[in-house]
Amino acid sequence: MAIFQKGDFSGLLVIQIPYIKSKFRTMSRRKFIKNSVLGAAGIMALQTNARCESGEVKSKELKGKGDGTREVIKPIVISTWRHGMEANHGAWKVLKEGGNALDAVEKGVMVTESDADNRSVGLGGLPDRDGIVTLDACIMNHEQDCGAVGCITDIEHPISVARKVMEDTPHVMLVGKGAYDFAREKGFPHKNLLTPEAEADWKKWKESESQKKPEINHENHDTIGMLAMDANGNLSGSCTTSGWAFKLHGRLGDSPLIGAGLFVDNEVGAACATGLGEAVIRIAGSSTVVELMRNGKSPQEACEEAVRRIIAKHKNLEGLQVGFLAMNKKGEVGAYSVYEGFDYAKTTKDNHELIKAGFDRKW
Ligand code: SD4
Repeated sequence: MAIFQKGDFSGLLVIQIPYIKSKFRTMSRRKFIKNSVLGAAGIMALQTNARCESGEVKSKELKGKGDGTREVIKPIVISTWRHGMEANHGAWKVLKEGGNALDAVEKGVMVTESDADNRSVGLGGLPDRDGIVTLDACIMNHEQDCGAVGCITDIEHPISVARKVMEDTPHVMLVGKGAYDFAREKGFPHKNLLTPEAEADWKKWKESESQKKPEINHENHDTIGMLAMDANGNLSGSCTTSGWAFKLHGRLGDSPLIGAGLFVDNEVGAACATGLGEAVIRIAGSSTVVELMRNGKSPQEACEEAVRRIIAKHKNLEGLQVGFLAMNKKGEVGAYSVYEGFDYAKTTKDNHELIKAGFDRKW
């Protein structure tokens, strides 16, 4: 059952659609229809998201002055999953003051990285098979500068280390001990990221049957990917995760890989991915979504096409969840996943909301 809650967000009236705990529950058919009139500008906006019987989502955003022209929706920030609601608050603090998209996507996901209750990003993330928390992150700006860290340990904010790699080195990616040493050199404090709760989960997993064979557990990985467009119309993106829980030590997923977990092209749009990284890498996922937009697809159509490509390339889709989130230069957004359950947070000056993505199939 959906509960609608009104609250104050940055001095603006917002409607929040709260998250219902299990992301993977079956949900009844639902339509969101919103009408809002922005008096001062005399602009009318109508947004419709409706899921069809097939599970397909048809999204239509009309926003204009009634003369057929479209307003660019900016600033705007979107991010993956329910934890994106809090992360978007962090990003919005930057954007509402006229700050740039790069600062916004860094500050935004730092909120999630510091949330010890979140078992899939930063502090409190579930460890690898050996009980070590290893983090992956990347960041990209409107000039296509990018930075990344992979398999970094004991640093709370891998996204900020990725930004330092981008800004202070001639490289794009540092991994493992090299990434940790670089972070320490740059003044990032050492921090044990393995919380007692995450350690208990790992010990339980070690005693269970499941650790004897590799298993795709869709509940074990929920990256945060964030895309923002600032008031100047510039795009940036970030992506950060503790990755696939109980993975082999040293495993990298898509999240630190530019073009897989994240891609930004300021002429076209931006995309990020969540879910099973191995599948995203196989189709250069986020880059693919951006290229589809370059070739005329809407963000929604591009995400759907990329998901269809993943489905076509995998014989066994059992448990294989992947979701894409995208934004174009008009501030239009799209999201789609293999299985039901993916959602994303969207924040503009008018709304702060959690939106269910379309999907190809039910679990
Ligand atoms: C990974 N793609 O390490 C990440 C995990 C993830 O939602 O996105 N979870 O494969």
